[in-house]
Amino acid sequence: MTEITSLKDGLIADIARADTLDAVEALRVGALGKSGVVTALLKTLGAMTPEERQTKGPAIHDLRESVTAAIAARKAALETAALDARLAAERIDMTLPADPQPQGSIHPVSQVMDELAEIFADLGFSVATGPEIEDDWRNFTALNIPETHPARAMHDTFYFGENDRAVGGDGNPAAMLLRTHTSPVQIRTMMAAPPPIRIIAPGRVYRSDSDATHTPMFHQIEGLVIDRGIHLGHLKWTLETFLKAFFERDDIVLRLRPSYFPFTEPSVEVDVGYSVENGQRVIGGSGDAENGGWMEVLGSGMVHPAVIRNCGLDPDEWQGFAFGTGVDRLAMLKYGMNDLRAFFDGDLRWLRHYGFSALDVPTLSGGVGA
Ligand code: 2U9
Repeated sequence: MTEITSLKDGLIADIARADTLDAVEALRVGALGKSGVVTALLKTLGAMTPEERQTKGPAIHDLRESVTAAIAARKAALETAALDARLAAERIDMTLPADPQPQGSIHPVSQVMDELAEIFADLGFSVATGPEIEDDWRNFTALNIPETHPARAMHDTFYFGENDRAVGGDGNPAAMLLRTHTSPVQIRTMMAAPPPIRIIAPGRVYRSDSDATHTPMFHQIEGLVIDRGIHLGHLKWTLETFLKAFFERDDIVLRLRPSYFPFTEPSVEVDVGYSVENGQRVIGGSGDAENGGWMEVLGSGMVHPAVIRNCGLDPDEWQGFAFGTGVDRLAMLKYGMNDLRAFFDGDLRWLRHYGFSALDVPTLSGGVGA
């Protein structure tokens, strides 16, 4: 009996030490195979007397079962370890790009929008947004552009469905349209919360117009300040500070020209001086210089009292200034593109050339356009 016990202990210790599936298989054959030691012991049972069989039989059967179980357990443990090792070795990170080249770039319009948000945030402005599908009242009437105003025709509006201009939707305050400017965002802001207000409203706008300098969709940014005692000096300082930060030059010279917009009074168009460097026009320097000129970059003015009143505010208490410009145009001026249509072609060669790295986040400390 002690022989069987020590045989069992020995086999189980060998099985526990076996570190490959082949070694376990060799031990199985040596113990339980046709000529294995355990098989040999089982064969001796037949020749035993019934008494002998009664005493030795259970120990021999226990030996066979224990060895069988130990082999199965060791095999399972080695198989699991082998699978774990394989899974660790063959792991594929599905989130890695197939080609380790930087993929994609930030579109110049997005880059410029981020630059503008950064510059105006530093001046205390927050970013306001609104729907691109607007109603006639917020897009026109509230902005002091009544039904008969020629500015409506100039905006080449895309109206929706039954309210189409052709069937007389123009002037119906509920007629729906694609906003022709971001100004309805400022209307919404003025009606939603009391002044003081300092916001910029960047976004897509739509006009039925298409040539080298006009696309049916383009990007605008408008700004609005409403507070007590706001005057044209605040407007001029804000625009000058903005343009210096945007073009990253201190020699920005502004020229304010009287103009007309229905929603501002007085209205001023803002030109900046450019100079010619290496045969290219660059923003900066006096426009009156021998080799330079003036370039229109912004429209602006003091918010018309009628617009303030339309939003439920008293124009005797609240005044403000507003401005607007094309983001695409600003991008072209700063980064030297000449065809607006290329902005929306999705041509990868253009995007690779003019796109920005995703890590190139505009900051004032790092230079907005760095
Ligand atoms: C409210 C009150 C006043 C926004 C303004 C302009 C002047 C302007 C154009 C420049 C080129 C649009 O992209 S463009 O075609 N914009 O000249 N925009 S003042 O005035 C507002 C807006 C909202 C409530």
